[in-house]
Amino acid sequence: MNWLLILMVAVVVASSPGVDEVIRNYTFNLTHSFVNPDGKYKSGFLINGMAPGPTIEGDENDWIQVTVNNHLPVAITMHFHGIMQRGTPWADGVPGITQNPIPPEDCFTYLFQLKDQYGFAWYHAHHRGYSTDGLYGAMNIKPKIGRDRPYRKITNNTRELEIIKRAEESPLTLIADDSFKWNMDVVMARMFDYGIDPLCSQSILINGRGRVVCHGNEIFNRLSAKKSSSYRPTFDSMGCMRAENGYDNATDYFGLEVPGYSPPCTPTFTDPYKMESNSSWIYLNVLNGGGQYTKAFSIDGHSMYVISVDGIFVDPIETHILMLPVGSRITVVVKAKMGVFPMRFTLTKSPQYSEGVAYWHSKPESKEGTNCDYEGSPYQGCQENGGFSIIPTKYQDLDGSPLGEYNFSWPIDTKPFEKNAKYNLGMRQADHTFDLYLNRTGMITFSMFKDGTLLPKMNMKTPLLQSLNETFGNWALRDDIHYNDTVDIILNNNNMMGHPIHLHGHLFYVIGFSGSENFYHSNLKEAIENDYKVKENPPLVDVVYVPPGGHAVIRFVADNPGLWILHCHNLGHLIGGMGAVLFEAEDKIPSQIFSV
Ligand SMILES: *[C@@H]1O[C@H](CO)[C@@H](O)[C@H](O)[C@H]1NC(C)=O
Ligand SMILES: *[C@@H]1O[C@H](CO)[C@@H](O)[C@H](O)[C@H]1NC(C)=O
Ligand SMILES: *[C@@H]1O[C@H](CO)[C@@H](O)[C@H](O)[C@H]1NC(C)=O
Ligand SMILES: *[C@@H]1O[C@H](CO)[C@@H](O)[C@H](O)[C@H]1NC(C)=O
Ligand SMILES: *[C@@H]1O[C@H](CO)[C@@H](O)[C@H](O)[C@H]1NC(C)=O
Ligand SMILES: *[C@@H]1O[C@H](CO)[C@@H](O)[C@H](O)[C@H]1NC(C)=O
Ligand SMILES: *[C@@H]1O[C@H](CO)[C@@H](O)[C@H](O)[C@H]1NC(C)=O
Ligand SMILES: *[C@@H]1O[C@H](CO)[C@@H](O)[C@H](O)[C@H]1NC(C)=O
Ligand SMILES: *[C@@H]1O[C@H](CO)[C@@H](O)[C@H](O)[C@H]1NC(C)=O
Ligand SMILES: [Cu+2]
Repeated sequence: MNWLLILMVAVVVASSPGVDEVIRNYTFNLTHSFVNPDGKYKSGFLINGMAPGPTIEGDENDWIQVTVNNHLPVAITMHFHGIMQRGTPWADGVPGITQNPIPPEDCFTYLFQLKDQYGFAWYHAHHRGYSTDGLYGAMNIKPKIGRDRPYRKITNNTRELEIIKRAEESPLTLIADDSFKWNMDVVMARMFDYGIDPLCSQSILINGRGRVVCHGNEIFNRLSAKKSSSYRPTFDSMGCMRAENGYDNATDYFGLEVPGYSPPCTPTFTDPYKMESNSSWIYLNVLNGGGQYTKAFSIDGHSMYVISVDGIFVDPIETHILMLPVGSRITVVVKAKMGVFPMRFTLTKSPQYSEGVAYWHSKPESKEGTNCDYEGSPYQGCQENGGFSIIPTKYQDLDGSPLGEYNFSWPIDTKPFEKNAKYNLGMRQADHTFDLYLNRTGMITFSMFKDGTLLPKMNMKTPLLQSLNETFGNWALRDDIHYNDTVDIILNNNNMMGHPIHLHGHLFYVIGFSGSENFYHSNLKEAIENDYKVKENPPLVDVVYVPPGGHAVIRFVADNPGLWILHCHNLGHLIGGMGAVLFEAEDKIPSQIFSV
C-alpha cells in the first residue's frame, strides 16, 4: 500500500473518517482474461472475476474504501463518477491530475465519504479506454431517512407508496456499454493509425451481455429516409453509414477495416440479460456507461416515472423513452405489468443503427396486462399465471425515435425536487466566466478551446494536484477562483457531433441551453440584458449533452477545493484532447492524507 509515503501536514483539515462513521470496505482484484460478452471472443478485463464489477453499496454519509489490486498488464486508475470527493480531491482517480496510474502488480486505496450524497452513481476506469474493456460498475447509495422523496408526486395511495418505498431498498440496475470487435487499446491504436473516430460498434452490452444482431439493408434505408436531409448515405451490414468519403470522413471508407468495425455482420445468439422482479412497482437505475453513443432507453408496454437524475431527486415526469447521453444516469419507478418485456437501448444521434435488448420477467401480485407470447420470448409457459396475453407496445424505432405520440425525456428536461437554498443562485453575475468551444479540430483531435488547445497526456512525474506551483498550458481553467465564488462555463458547440460534457467534483445547473444556436454573448449578465432567456428552476446534473450547433451555460459554486477535470465523456474525444482542468479554491485544497 502507500505506507512508504509520508503523512503530509494538512494545510486545511482534510477529511478522514470520524470514530462514529461507517467505513465500507471493498477489494477490487483486477484481472485480464478472454471474454465473449456478445458471443465473439476478445481480450477483456474483470473485477473480482466479473464485468461489470460488483455494486458498491452504502448509506448517505458513509465512507467507502476501495483497494484496487491491479493484476492487469496495463496501468489504470478508478474514478467514482457522481462522487464529489469533498475534502478528498486526491481520490478522484484522474491520471496525471489527481494521481499517477496504478502500475501492473501494484495497488492503490481510494477512501472517500458519501457526504450528503445519495442515489445512483457508478465507477469506471479513467485511463485510456479501459472502462469499456469491462472496468465499471454501479454504486448505490441509500438516501438518509430524513431526506424528502418525491414519490407522493406519483401516487398518494398508501399501499402503492409502501411498495415504492420497499422497492427503493432493492433497486435494479441496467448499465449499457458499447462493445467493439477488439479491446480498447487496439481500437484506440487503430483510431490513431487510420485517423478515424471509432464510430461503428459491434453490439450494445446490457450488464455485460449482448448479441450481434444483423438487420436488413431495407430497414437502414427506411430509417435514413425519415431524416429531412437530402444526403442519402449507404450502410454496411452492421448498420454503419458508409459513403465514398465516409460520413464527413468521420467513419470508415469502403473496405478499410477501421477502428471498431467488423463487417460482414454475423449474428450471435448469446443469452441476453434477464431481469426478474416480483413487485408491482420496480425501482430501476439506468446508465449509459458506453464510451461512444447517446442511447434511447425504453421498456415495451410500460411508461416510466423519472425520479432521479445524476443522483438527485427530481420532480417526477412520466415518459416512455429516456434519452441517455454517455455518462448520464437516471432512476425510474415503473408500475409493473405481468409478463416478459423487452428493454431496449438504441443508438441515437449516431451514424449507426443498432439496438441492445434485455428482458424483464415481471411477476407482480397483480396480473394486469399479461404478456408471454411474442417472438423471441426467452421464457416459456407464463400463460398459466395470467390467462390472457397481449403484445406490449414498442415505443421506439431502431434509430431511437418515438414510434408514435410517445414522450421522450432528456436529463435536462428535469427539475430538482429539493429546492436547496444554498444553490439558489438567482441570476446574479458570476465571478468567473469561461468561454469554451467544442470543436473537432482534426480528424481525431477534439478541443474545448477557441484556439484549439488540446488536453495533453498528463504523464508527468507528479500529478498536478501535488505540483500546483508549476506553470500550466491553456487547458488550465485557472482564474484565481476563490472559495464560494460563482463560476459559469459557456459550452458552445461548433461541431457536427454532439458532446456529453462531464465535470468532476460538482453537480452543476444548466441555466442556459439551446439545441440550435450558439451563445454569442461574453457572459450571462450581458446575455440577459439582451433578452436571453435563462432556464427557470434549472436542471442539476453532472453531464450535459451539448448538441451540434447548440450551447449550454452551466453554473456552480466553487465550494469544493480541488483540481477537477471537465471533459467529453466520449472516450475517443477525451483521448483526442477534449478536456480542461478547473483549478478551484487552490488556497483551500487539503494536502493528501495517505492511508496506512
Ligand atoms: C473497514 O476497514 C477499516 C480499516 O481500514 C476498519 O476500521 C473498518 O471497521 C472496516 N469496516 C468494516 C465495515 O469492516
Ligand atoms: C483478492 O485477492 C486476494 C489475494 O489473492 C484474496 O485474498 C482476496 O480474497 C480477493 N478478494 C476478492 C474480493 O476477490
Ligand atoms: C398527493 O397529495 C399532495 C398533497 O395533497 C398533492 O400535492 C399531490 O399532487 C398528490 N399527488 C398525486 C399524484 O395526486
Ligand atoms: C475526405 O477525405 C477525402 C480523401 O482523403 C478528401 O479528398 C476530402 O476532401 C475529405 N473531405 C472532407 C470534408 O474533409
Ligand atoms: C420476491 O423477490 C425478492 C427479491 O428477489 C425475494 O427475496 C422474495 O423472496 C420474492 N418473493 C416472492 C413472494 O417470491
Ligand atoms: C407526455 O407529456 C405531457 C406533458 O409533458 C403529458 O401531458 C402527456 O400526458 C404525456 N403523454 C403520455 C402519453 O404520457
Ligand atoms: C474549429 O476548428 C476548425 C478547424 O481547426 C477551425 O477552422 C475553427 O476556427 C475552429 N473554430 C473555433 C470556434 O474554435
Ligand atoms: C508554492 O508556492 C508558494 C508561494 O510562492 C510557496 O509558499 C510554497 O512553498 C510553494 N510550494 C512548493 C511545493 O514549492
Ligand atoms: C460559503 O457560502 C455559504 C453559503 O452562502 C456560507 O454559509 C459560508 O459561510 C461561506 N463560506 C465562506 C468561507 O465564505
Ligand atoms: Cu465529444
